[in-house]
Amino acid sequence: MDGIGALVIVKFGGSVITDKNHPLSLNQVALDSLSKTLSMHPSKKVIVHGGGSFGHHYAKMAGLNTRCKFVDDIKQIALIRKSMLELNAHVINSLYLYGLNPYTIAPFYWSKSLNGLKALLYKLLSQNVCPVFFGDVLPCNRGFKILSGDDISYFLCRMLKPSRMIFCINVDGIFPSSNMKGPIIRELDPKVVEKIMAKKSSIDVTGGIVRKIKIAYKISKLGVDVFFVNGSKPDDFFKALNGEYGVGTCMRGMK
Ligand code: IP8
Repeated sequence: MDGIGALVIVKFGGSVITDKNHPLSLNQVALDSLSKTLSMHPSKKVIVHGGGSFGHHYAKMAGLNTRCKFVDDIKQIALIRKSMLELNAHVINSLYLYGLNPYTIAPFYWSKSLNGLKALLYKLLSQNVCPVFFGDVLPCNRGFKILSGDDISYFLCRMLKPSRMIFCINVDGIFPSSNMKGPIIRELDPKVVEKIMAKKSSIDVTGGIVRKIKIAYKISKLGVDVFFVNGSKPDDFFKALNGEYGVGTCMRGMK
């Protein structure tokens, strides 16, 4: 990134920082471990976090996903947003305690001015402030929709061209089958992923992770290396921050 130095964008998966089996439950240990590892790494960082058992819990109740939908009971929208702000407060608190100087930027800022957002990010990063984004609920034409933290990550990669993008997930990487058996795929060749997606067959991975792989593919097309690592394994996370191949699953940026 021009004049800023090495930049890494990190997505804290909701499945890592919360317990998805219990509504509104934080995984403080995992969150603090991520913050601690980040604090030991010298690169500039931008953090994005997902919704886990906070935002997704209420989004499900409202029947919302990434498509625009009319919502009868507007209270549901307030609940989604409130829960995301609560989760964000936990994330900010942890990052702050580990000295990362977090600064939340809510998605509405984007619609105001992209140039303004870019200037703000440069300013914050140059002063050792760590921008933090979160998946959110946004108004759209005829209702509301969920803006995923994965989409925010792609958007930020396009804008900032980081050295690498790291998705912290709750398993050791991408498995070759949906039953999570078999050795982790260490390197996903974007050209192979391209063919698999075109054929609409699958390397047999499920829901959320398929979408993540598609986004990773789009990010790799920007020339940015993408890593999927277990967010509960500090060593793996640190190696990915360093850009070391052979940890988790990597999709190298297309040059
Ligand atoms: O977990 C979703 O973000 P994600 C955010 O990154 C909400 O998909 C509000 C459910």
